[in-house]
Amino acid sequence: MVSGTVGTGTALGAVLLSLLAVPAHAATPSGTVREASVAAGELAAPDDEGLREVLRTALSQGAPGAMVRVDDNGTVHRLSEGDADRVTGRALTTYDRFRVGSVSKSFTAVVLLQLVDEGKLDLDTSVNSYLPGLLPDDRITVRHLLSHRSGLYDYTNDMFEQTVPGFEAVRNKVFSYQDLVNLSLAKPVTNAPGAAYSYSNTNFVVGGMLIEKLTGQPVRTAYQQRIIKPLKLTGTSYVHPNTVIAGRHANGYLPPDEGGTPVDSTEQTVSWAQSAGAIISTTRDLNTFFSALLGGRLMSAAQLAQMQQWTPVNSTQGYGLGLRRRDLSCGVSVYGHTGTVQGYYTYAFTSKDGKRSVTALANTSNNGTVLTTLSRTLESAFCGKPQTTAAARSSAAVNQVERYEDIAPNIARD
Ligand code: REY
Repeated sequence: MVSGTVGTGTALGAVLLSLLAVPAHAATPSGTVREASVAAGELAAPDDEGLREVLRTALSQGAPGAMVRVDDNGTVHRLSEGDADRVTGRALTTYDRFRVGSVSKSFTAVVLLQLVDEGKLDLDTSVNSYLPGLLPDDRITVRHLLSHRSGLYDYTNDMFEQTVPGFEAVRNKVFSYQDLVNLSLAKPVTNAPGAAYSYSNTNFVVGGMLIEKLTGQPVRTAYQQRIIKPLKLTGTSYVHPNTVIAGRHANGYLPPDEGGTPVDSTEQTVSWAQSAGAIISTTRDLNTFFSALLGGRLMSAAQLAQMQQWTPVNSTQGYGLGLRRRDLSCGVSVYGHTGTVQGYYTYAFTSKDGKRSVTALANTSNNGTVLTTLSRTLESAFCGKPQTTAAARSSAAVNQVERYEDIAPNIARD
């Protein structure tokens, strides 16, 4: 077990922040009333004991290792439990790199919104006007892609119907974007454009095609020049189709559906996801990234507001443009993304002002129990120690019942 708290926060900063805080339960432009935007200075202190308990519970439920890093306005909390490598027994540390899965979607959305700022892309224009003939319906807009309302079928539903055989079949494959779009288009759309939220990797594969078309660069270069280099994310990379995670990293472990020994899934091309899920990063870098994003340092205020136009997912979650919102039991909303890639579960979320950021990882997947447990790091990190009043208990109970993990809904991932 490693636990450390370093750095300082200033009381004056907290006072100033509380003066700037947006009132709780403010209505969003899309009319959602449950969002509660709270500045970091108004939050309860992170609950390190609670975080430790969550990580240990994840281990007891089958995760080889689990870790969390909180960056709280200059104060850092780092906790880790268990193994990065089950063969050597090397302990997991919060400096280890890992595959972030769909947290990559937030990177892709940032690049696209920067292109909106540059006048090269319009959110409400047909995707086909940028990529002629690609999609079967001219009414599908860029905004529909980024909010998962295009109706484009998620090809991973079929690809990973059987978890380990599905993974082994693609782990060394190299797909073109067009290959992945073709897999999707072989199936009927799930809804008319704009009509419903339906999470689909296909949307962010098309997002990658848009980046390449509009910048004339591979997505790797766009991520590098626009996000990784300016924010000095030294542990972050996009190496597709290379299969190796360079440097010190957590190995990923994928449990078979039928039980038994987990497969070491560390090395894979992640070509099945690319701009929908192939980034490698660290807890520090993801915290830096989401702090910069919500802090307004990656795009104009106008585009950041677009990113936070919420489509309801369920009663405690909304999806913006490549950005998730989760409403916690203490009435605080947090902003970021989740990620699932074979052997890795990630949560990376920040406060409304970007000043408290949290990244949690378990080096397992295909284990819904661990996924739900790991989500509790957000409660400990943003809500502090649990309250014991009757009102707090009943609100927590409601949240527990209504909360489910929304990843790609059509395949059983637990
Ligand atoms: C793919 C399957 C999950 C994961 C996925 N991830 O779409 C995107 C995301 C990038 O939202 C796999 N589950 C697992 C199965 C279920 O194979 N049969 O749990 O590792 O992050």
